[in-house]
Amino acid sequence: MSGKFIVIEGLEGAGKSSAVTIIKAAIEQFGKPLVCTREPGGTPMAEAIRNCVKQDWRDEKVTVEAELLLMYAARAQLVQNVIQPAINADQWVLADRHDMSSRAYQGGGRQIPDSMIEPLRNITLKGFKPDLTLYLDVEPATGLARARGRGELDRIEQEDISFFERTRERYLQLCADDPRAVVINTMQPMENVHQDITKAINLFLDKH
Ligand code: Z5A
Repeated sequence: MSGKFIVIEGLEGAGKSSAVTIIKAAIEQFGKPLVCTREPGGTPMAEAIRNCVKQDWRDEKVTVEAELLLMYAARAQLVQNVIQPAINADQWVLADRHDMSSRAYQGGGRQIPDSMIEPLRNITLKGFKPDLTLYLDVEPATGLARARGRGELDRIEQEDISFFERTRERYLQLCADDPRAVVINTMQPMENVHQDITKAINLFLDKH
């Protein structure tokens, strides 16, 4: 027996926080013990990397290579210390972001070629994949306006809109190529978004 790994992905302001609440309740009702994680983060060391990567370093430019390596360093800590042990112990894991974020933000947004990302994926994940990814799709302008409503923007959130447009485009390509990914349109009233999320998770639970 082994648990399942469910990931929520999306641009800022896509509504990942409320999706986590809905899915958490559905899995708990299904009677499965659940571990929730976020990336970058989820272990003491990975949380330190999160603070480091989100910080604005003022005059010191954060290179795209450093950003990419930090994302995978944090992921290695989380996957090996938390996610895989939980799944091996028949627990379910619900993740706020995972590997698709690096492929979309660093691959799409930062335009880092796959030839640089793939070796890091192989080292870090060794073929380990989510059982279900819910990608919450939002137009960047709408998502950023929602995120701005919450206060100060971090280093990555301060990027130009074209960065988020490339990131979204890559997300949509990755979802089209992944039979375990479901795209949820979040540019509709919250009630409809929540209905779509509930439908997608219930469909998955029915099969498991
Ligand atoms: N990152 C990366 O580059 N590479 C990687 O590999 C990984 C991450 C793993 C993590 O920051 C940053 O790291 C992130 C990607 C990058 N950076 N950026 N930019 P984070 O975790 O702090 O940021 P986030 O993941 O984007 O979280 P967020 O901004 O909190 O997004 P959210 O969780 O989707 O937003 P929310 O709090 O659920 O919703 C935002 C607001 O919108 C809230 O007030 C909602 O009530 C409202 N909302 C949500 N849905 C709706 C609808 N449908 N209608 C109206 N209003 C809505």
